[in-house]
Amino acid sequence: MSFSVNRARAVGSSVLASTLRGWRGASASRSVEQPAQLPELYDREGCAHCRFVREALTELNLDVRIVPVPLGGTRYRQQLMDVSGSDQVPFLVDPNSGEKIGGSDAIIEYLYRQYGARAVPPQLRATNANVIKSKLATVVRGSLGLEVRPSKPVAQDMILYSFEASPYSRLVRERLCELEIPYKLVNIGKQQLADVGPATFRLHVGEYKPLPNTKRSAMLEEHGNVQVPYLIDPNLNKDLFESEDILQYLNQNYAG
Ligand SMILES: N[C@@H](CCC(=O)N[C@@H](CS)C(=O)NCC(=O)O)C(=O)O
Repeated sequence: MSFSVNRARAVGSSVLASTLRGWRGASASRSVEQPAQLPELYDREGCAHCRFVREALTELNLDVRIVPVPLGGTRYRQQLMDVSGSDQVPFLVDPNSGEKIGGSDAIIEYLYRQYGARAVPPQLRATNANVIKSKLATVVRGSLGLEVRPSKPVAQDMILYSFEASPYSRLVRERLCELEIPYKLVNIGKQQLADVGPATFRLHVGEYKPLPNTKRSAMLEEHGNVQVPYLIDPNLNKDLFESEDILQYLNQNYAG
């Protein structure tokens, strides 16, 4: 009983966090072009400014490698210091252009110029009002995704299908950050009305069809379903849908 109450609380507070941010990072542009190499984002899930960058990445439909730097975490901190000269997140390294950029406004400006060719939406700028809403989103989640938890290191990056505003995916991203597990973030935001809604209750009649030649259609073809979160762990050769199962899997295998 208390388990399901905890679960309802977790999902409810995650819905509230997305609502506080006006569901930025739910929809994605139709472009499917990914740069040749994966940009790297030094990130902390519960950090207000990192959230703006992840919202931009979903909306631009870009995938990145997430390098988690939770408070108190040591696994990637030195690497961040070496590349940026500080331990501040967010920090973006784009091997496609050679750019190394710190601070959400500068990173987002760069991403929209380089990959969006359009203006930055005002809701993604680090104004006082947006920062307060983003901080509140972390507060309602009980500050999960901010601080390190003891963990075992992974040999290979994981892969997570997600989109920023997805309440269920947030629960998994928080844990990956706390456990300092790096991963390829595959963003599959909503691209049409038929994509809207939970995977079991979409806003459309009949068989669900993602837009052709998109990451969503590729996911359906490769994995038989379009639902997030979806985690692939090449270390233990395991892949899972369902946030609850993923959290349990991460705890059992990687929490130290
Ligand atoms: N019970 C699943 C629910 C997952 C779910 O419904 N995810 C939504 C996004 S939050 C989804 O995949 N919607 C379908 C879509 O985006 O096409 C879980 O806990 O992981």
